[in-house]
Amino acid sequence: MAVREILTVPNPILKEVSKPVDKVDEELRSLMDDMLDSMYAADGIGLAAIQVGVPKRVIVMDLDWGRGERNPRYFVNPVLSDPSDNKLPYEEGCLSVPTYYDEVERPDRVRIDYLDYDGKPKTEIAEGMFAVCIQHEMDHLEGVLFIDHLSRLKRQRAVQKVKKLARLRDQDDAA
Ligand code: GNR
Ligand code: NI
Repeated sequence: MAVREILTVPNPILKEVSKPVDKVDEELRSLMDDMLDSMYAADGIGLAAIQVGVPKRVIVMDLDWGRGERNPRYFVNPVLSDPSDNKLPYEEGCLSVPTYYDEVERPDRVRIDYLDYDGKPKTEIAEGMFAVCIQHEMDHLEGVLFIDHLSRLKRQRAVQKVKKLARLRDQDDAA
């Protein structure tokens, strides 16, 4: 297992549409293990493969992280359907847009069909924060970030903030 670097905006790779996985094998499980390590190391609750530069339809998640418990979940080739009409406003953040948070509204319930860590087909109904998180991650598979749901002004502000942060970090690294 290894911690990989998480890409941040405005890296164009984050806009790529990820490709379906054709086989859940040891190599893919190794990627999922690395993604989980990287997510935990960055204090996140979800991560899409494209965030570590791999354009595959793979998501890892742990909604209990931070509560001292580990309940990792893995979603390969996830498909969302049956979104509820009810919308849930939620203050979102993204490891690819560090230090910027803003409210996004999404359906508060959605059905997920996917393959698990062993390649077994599964169906689940996600509600509340789980629903928010899986929709946020699904967006990543389509090259969409949560800031793409905001006004252009807010989106530009978010990208500028992350760019400035990266500049400061690079200066520190050089010193
Ligand atoms: O760690 C994360 N927290 C979070 C909070 C609210 C809504 C979505 C998220 S996902 C984010 C990690 C991430 O960037 N996943 O792609
Ligand atoms: Ni994200």
